Amino acid sequence: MHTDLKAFIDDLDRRGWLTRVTEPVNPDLEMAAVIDLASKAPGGGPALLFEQPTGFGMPVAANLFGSLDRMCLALGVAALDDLGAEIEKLMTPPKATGILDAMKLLPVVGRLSDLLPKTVKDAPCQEVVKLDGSLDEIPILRTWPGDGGRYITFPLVITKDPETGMRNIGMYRMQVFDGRTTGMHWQRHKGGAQHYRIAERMGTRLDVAVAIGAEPALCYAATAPMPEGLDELLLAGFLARRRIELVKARTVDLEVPAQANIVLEGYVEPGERRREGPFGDHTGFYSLADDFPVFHLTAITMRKQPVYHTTIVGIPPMEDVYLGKASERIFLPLIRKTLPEIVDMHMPPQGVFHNLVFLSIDKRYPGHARKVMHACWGLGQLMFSKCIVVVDKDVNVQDPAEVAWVAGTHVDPERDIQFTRGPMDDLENACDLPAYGSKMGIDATRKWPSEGFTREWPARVVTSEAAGRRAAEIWAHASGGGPGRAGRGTR
Ligand SMILES: Cc1cc2nc3c(=O)[nH]c(=O)nc-3n(C[C@H](O)[C@H](O)[C@H](O)COP(=O)(O)O)c2cc1C
Ligand SMILES: [Mn+2]
Repeated sequence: MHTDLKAFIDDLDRRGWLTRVTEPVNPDLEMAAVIDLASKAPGGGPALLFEQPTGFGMPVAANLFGSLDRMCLALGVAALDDLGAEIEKLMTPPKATGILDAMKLLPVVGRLSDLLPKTVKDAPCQEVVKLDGSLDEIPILRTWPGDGGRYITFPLVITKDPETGMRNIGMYRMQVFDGRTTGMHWQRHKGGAQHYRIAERMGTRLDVAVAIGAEPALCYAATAPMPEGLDELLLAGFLARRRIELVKARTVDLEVPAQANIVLEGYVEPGERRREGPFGDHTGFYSLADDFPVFHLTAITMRKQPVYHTTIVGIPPMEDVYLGKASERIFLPLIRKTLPEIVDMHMPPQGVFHNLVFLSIDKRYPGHARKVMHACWGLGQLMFSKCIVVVDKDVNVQDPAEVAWVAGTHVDPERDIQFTRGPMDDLENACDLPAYGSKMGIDATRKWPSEGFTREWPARVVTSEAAGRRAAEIWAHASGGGPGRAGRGTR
């Protein structure tokens, strides 16, 4: 596993998965336009290292996790589902019937403590400490022409609950206002915002540390929809298969990732807000400007030769598709602990995470599809799901064409569409009020007599097994190639 971002970039380079851009590129719009081109290449394009940002001595790394292969490499697996399987195992201790069996469980429990972060004394991220440092030294990008300014787009924002001391790490963009202040775009539903809410109630300043360019597993963990109160460092430790190293920050009461390239230390004041935005967002449209808290810098610490790590968001697909895919696969087994009837889940990139969620279920009783929809609307960040399509377990939800076909043939709209209202993602632009609007569930399962459907439900059109086998042979001869491609419905 890669213990820091440089090791990951070197590994990408060795595999030929990294494109070095050696000519000067301007971080103002130009760099983002190149990253956009790369992201739109089939499969996500290569990782990028801009060696000469115009006007800066610091290289810029982008699109590092922007393909399935690279996301898997970052998390040390051959396929993302391997992580799901590991989590499943961790969450399902073998049945203990006697004392000997019970003792066999101890390693499972022990493993959890192996994942806790550990504090070190000497940290690469503090090789250089600048109490009077300025953000103007960092090649921070302006992504789109309509953006309100330059934004730090891959920050790992670290805070602690002022009452309980529980840590949170979330990725919230930071708009550069000047060399020493930025916006702090934690949306109201997120961990950082909750810590700030408590600090405001207590009337106290909230310390904030921001790591940029940390080890890959930690970069991902900051984006993961961890349940509130669970430390993202635990997830990062599990994914990295080793304890994440922390070091005490120099000017705030927080620990920061020792292996990061750059750390911004500072605070947000209770009651302070400033206009943030607009910003060309994940949705592919500009988010409107709004008031957000202000981050005040107290120190910049960094490696001697730091790389500035960034990403861009915009019209899908972009790098965030692969970060989201990792969450889809990693969190499915956890969701299934509450909703075991869910067989598979898919959020197609065009749905920008929450706009379109496909679920296949093992339907057991009347109304089951609706029960699952409501459960999802009440479960963590799945609450943002704008349209949930539920199909039977024999439908492959990873194939949006199959879902469209099945939904089109299984749905009586007046009967099968469930509307409700609730919290919406802050980026949601179509609802009348900010962060509050309506959701739709489509029950595209086969309908049962117990649900009021008394006509006969038609079967899928599939040839006989014998004819199918024979056809494959005939096709192989006729087309001169290998066995014929299996047609839809023959799986
Ligand atoms: C590239 C990228 C940018 C993001 N920007 C923001 C942001 O500006 N504000 C925000 O609240 N969430 C943002 N998110 C989503 C959060 O990181 C995500 O919801 C995460 O789970 C939040 O963690 P938390 O539950 O600990 O708050 C972004 C995600 C990605 C992948
Ligand atoms: Mn969190």
